Amino acid sequence: MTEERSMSGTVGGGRVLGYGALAGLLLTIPLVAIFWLADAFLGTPFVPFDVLDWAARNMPGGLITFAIDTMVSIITALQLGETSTAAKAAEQLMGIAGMVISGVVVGAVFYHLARRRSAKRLSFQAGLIPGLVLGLPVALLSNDVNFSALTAPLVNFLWIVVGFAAWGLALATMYNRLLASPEPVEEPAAEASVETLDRRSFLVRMGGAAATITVVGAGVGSLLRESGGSATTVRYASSSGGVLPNADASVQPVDGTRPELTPVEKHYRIDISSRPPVLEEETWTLPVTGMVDNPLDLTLADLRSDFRPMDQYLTLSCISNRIGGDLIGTQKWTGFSLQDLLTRAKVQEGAQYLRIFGGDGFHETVDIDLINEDQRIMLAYAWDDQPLPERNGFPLRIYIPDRYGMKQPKWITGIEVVEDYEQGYWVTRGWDEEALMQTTSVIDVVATDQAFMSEGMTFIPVGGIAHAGDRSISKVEVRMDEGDWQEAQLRDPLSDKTWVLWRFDMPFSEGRHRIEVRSVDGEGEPQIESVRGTRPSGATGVHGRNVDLVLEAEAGSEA
Ligand SMILES: Nc1nc2c(c(=O)[nH]1)N[C@H]1C(S)=C(S)[C@@H](COP(=O)(O)O)O[C@H]1N2
Ligand SMILES: [Mo]
Repeated sequence: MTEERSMSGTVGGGRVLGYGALAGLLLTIPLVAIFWLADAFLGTPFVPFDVLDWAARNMPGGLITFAIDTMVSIITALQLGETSTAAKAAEQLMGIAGMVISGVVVGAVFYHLARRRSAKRLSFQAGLIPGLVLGLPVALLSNDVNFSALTAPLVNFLWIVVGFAAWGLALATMYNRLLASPEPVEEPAAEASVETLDRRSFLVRMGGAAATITVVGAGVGSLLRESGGSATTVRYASSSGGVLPNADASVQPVDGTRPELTPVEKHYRIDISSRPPVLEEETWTLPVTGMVDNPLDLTLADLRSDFRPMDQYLTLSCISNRIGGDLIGTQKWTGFSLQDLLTRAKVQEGAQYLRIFGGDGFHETVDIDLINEDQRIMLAYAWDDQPLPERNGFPLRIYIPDRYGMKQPKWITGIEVVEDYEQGYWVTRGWDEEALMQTTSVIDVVATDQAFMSEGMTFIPVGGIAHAGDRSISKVEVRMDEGDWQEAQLRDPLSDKTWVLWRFDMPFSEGRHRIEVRSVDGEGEPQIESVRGTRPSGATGVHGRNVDLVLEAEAGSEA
């Protein structure tokens, strides 16, 4: 029994690590839940998201792009739903998993080191070591990257440090229960088995407590979150009276083609943070500073009233959108020309660029010559006649024709007029400096259920979109099994900057086929057919679909 007796004295190295990891796990999960609850309740930072955002911002551009690309591949392969939503969720889960793993690792290392030093009980303060080892850097980087907390930076800092310190103290307390030599005892044999039992029941009780805190914290936090944040539904007067500019277009889209105007809540969302920055209309202003004779600081109401509003129907796409991907959408944008703002600010001689900053640390540079040439470059405050949604840039974002989204900051918090060029956020991370939109076309639907007869032949409607920045689309062609390209019908688009809906009534032939689409832009330039990935300049290549064509009981064929 001496062996048994000494259990707590000579627990194997592997088991020490195991206990440390387990204690780390049992304590970190509830800590995450408590951070989650406090965030929902008080608006303190949710640490796991901050750590992930910090990592994403400070990782080399190639690595972060690789990570995003891998994630998009997995989402696409597993068909996890709309890409940008699934990607955000995956990112958030990764942040939580990262924090839990860190807690497990620090727990294991701490137990290992403590055990190597002595078999004795740890002092109460010893737990502050792992607590601060994790807590201090996390508090610092949260301070660096968090912009969504409602509480003051000092409060956030203390809250995070205190949270992790408590975690460390609990870790040390568990250590004493699990691994430290007990006080000398008289009855060695009995003590041993009692202790094993005791250890086990202690862990079970700890597990139960951890689970309770986690469920309550996560549950109440999520409830609070859902009940908060009522959506704004102020409608701006629509200049068009709700009538779409192509209302009398003769070509009708095939059923199953995506909607011509993307419902706002379905529009993709891509940005660099786990959570969008929340800018309040009451406190937000747009400062225009730097090389101007008349520096400005305008409220949202000023922007709406002082500048002549303009509407533009636009298709926005992410440069990371793959051929046939869903990171593309069409909205009616309302705002005003940047030319008007520059006139008002009185840009000085020698100024060359605008530096535009987003509330999340994102930024881009826009050439003033380009703005002077192009009155369509605008600051937008509404989509679909409503204030911009929080996630899509409330209260203000820029639009620059023909460029991918990466050139166009959302959540604008400031404009600085400068002389020198500086690369934007994604440009410094290896993406195309110009980011001009590639011409692309996509098959949305091969509608076997809508087959019809005409002049003794059966046709299957095929439909989709084609888009070419601000260059419009002059031609779309479809082919089957690498046969001849045949011209599709084009529906009049909402504008020359939106996608064009096309349809092609394809002669039916039974069996398995490959159907492909390609297009030509409004300047007569065909889309690039060679296959290139998204990085660095946006994906090119022909979109195709494999379909099994079987005729579904067609009218008349039964009789
Ligand atoms: N402030 C800010 N603006 C931003 C980004 C960002 O991360 N932060 N991402 C850009 C990118 S890469 C794209 S594709 C578009 C996406 O706009 P959406 O989310 O409204 O669809 O926003 C752009 N503007
Ligand atoms: Mo993007």
